[in-house]
Amino acid sequence: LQLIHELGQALGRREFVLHYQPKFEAGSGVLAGAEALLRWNHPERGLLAPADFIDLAERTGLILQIGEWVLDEACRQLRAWREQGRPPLAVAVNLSALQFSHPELVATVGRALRAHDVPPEQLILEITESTAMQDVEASHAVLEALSALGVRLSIDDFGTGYSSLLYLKRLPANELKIDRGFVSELARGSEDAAIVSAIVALGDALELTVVGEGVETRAQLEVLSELGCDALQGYLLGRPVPVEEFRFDGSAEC
Ligand code: G
Ligand code: G
Ligand code: MN
Ligand code: NA
Repeated sequence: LQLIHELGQALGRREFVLHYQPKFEAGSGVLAGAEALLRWNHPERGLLAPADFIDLAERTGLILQIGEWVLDEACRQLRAWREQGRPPLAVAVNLSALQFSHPELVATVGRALRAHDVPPEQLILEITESTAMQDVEASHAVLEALSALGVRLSIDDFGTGYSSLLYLKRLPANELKIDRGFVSELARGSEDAAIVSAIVALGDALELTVVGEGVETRAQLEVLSELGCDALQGYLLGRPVPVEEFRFDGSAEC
């Protein structure tokens, strides 16, 4: 209960912060983007990860205001990087189910882009496969509207949500992120490898970028590359870090 109260005050007290995790092109190791990940700098408990408060934020509806802050902050950062002369990078923001089903989402995204004069193609919105599949017709309309704004769309945690392929074909998405669950024990010739291959083939057929995430070992990286993933993300290549520590130079060893 105390935490609900504190969560309600956290925005006004500027206790939220975004960390950024790099994403790299497989093969070349060129930096391909960053994922913005929310952290709560709690005055007594220290830095809290979403696992500690996102459910609460979702249940209380506070996620709507928090999510609006996340979108605005990511766009503000994109502009700051541009003004520092950084090369244009795409930044991905995660959307929760409640945000995704909220009628104001498209307006909120448009407002954040305009407020910071951000080219829409530099913003990627990640929704999980299960969120996208909750109400297929409604999701389709929202994704079409977001796509019309010019932002890019990524289906997160892919492989866990029972997508109908017919539906997936109609979605205006740009990217599939293979769920970490298929990567954690990935080995050549394994069942997970067959699943990754199938997702890569699906991505190729639908012209979607396929991202392997949760890459923690050299072996996982090699198998994901061999199987044809387009991009890679994970602790091996770069952890989520505060913006001051985010590196634009140097490519990862992909
Ligand atoms: O950063 P971390 O690995 O702890 O994130 C855990 C979960 O929280 C992930 O599923 C991630 O997508 C989610 N998450 C991270 N940042 C945000 C955010 O800004 N908004 C929402 N809705 N979820 C987030
Ligand atoms: O659900 P989503 O894919 O948005 O989750 C992103 C979360 O995954 C972030 O909280 C991030 O901290 C975490 N993450 C990123 N890379 C790795 C990794 O290599 N291993 C593990 N276990 N978690 C990771
Ligand atoms: Mn994500
Ligand atoms: Na994911």
